[in-house]
Amino acid sequence: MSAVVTGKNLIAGRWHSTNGDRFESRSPSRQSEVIGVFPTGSPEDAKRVVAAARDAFPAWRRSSRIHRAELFDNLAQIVKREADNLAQLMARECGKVIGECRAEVIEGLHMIQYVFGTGRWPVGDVLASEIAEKDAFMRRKPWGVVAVITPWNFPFAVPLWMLGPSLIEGNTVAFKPSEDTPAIGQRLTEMFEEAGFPAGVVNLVHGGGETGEALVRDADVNVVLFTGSYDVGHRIQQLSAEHYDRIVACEMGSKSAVIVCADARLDLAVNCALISGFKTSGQRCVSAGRILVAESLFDQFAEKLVAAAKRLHIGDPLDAGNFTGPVIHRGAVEKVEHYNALAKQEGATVLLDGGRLSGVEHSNGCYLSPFVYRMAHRPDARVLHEEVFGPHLALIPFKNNEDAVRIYNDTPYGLSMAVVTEDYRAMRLFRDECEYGMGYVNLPCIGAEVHLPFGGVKKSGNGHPSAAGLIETVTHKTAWTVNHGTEVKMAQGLTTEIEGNSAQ
Ligand code: UN1
Repeated sequence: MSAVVTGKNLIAGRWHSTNGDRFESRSPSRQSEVIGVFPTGSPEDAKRVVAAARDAFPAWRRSSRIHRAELFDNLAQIVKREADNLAQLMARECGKVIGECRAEVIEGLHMIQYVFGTGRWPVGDVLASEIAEKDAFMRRKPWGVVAVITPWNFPFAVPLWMLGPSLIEGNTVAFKPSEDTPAIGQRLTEMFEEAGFPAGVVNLVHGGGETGEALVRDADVNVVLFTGSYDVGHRIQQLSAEHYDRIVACEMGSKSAVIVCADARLDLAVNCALISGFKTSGQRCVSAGRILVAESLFDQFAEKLVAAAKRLHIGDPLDAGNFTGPVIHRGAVEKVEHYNALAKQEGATVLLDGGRLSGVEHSNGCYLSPFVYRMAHRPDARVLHEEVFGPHLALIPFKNNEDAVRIYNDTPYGLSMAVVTEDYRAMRLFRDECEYGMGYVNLPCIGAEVHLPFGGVKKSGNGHPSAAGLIETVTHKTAWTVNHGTEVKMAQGLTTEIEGNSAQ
């Protein structure tokens, strides 16, 4: 058993423990295992991290962009060195299977490498002017202090999606990792420190909703980057409306789907559905809660999917032979059980009755087996519209592709969508008519890469995609115009005559 992590906040380059409240991070696979004990950031702590980020901002903005990029190169080397340890800690702390944790460390590394690459990119454009003697430029500038509030399910890659673009562009950061994965958040912050990022550029405060709310209420925060539930994202947007130039990028819930057309390759479709529905125990924000299946293929598809779902190995996340591990905590178990029961009440035909796993291997953890049901689409069925965030999968028959588009769009969310078909006309219909941020063809609806925009529409996101797409959000565009002549000449033919003389 590994040593228990001593949690600390990092404020202006100094690590602080607390005399105040603390909370524990426990492993979802062995509830008796305490991963670490962490200080609950008070509103004053939140103020302090924001003030530290504000103080560090002028010098950081003034530093060479290429120097900032080189610090990311240092960070990449550290992540490579620590990759196995990080994956192990992640598997213990959030319960994802070790292979997924390794892939997440790689995804974080990819973001660091991408950001390093942007160090020598242009920071704007050279534009034409109506006046021959004028040079005009668009130059991006950092906003200032960015609050980064991140979820437990991608505790390493998602913070890097946000920290990377923010920092390379010259912003400083107040970072609050999820209270379910504080150890990984702290480890990541330590690595920024080791890579040579100056004191105050990355600050860390641990805690839950109240700590996050204190960050969001702080008028000195220019940008809030958030990934998590719709309710929290919506609250952040409401609180931020008080601040006149606050930018908020929210990536929130989903009811993502795979659409299996009548001409789909059956094995490919089953594979896409299983990966989309049950990888990470259905706890990616892009996980599919729905598989829409052409009626003509439904029975064959359902039979194969259920047979394969029964064979999935669910167990210790540190055992590489397992397909998936536990869900994050008891609360998540209860939520999924509630939705499984609700599906039955709402008239689902249960094809695979999943729920709490109680064998010896599972007795100490939050393990759930897949729940799969058939249900005709109904606008009033809550289970077909609300996010469950667990291994709970609806198979919904459809008549034709137009019908599938209508069913797909009938949720408040719009994050991720996959279509399985050989028909190029169908691909185009779904591409253009469905509401989503990430669309896939003949693939699962999970598995994005960092250089692509990652975000959604409707209740899934407010149009500021994360990862590489965030560069636009964490900067504002300025126009910079320089006159190389010796007299003032104005655009639009505006006269420069002042009392009969041209201005000199
Ligand atoms: C999330 O769903 O919470 O697209 C992030 C994916 C991963 C990131 C998921 N690259 O599945």
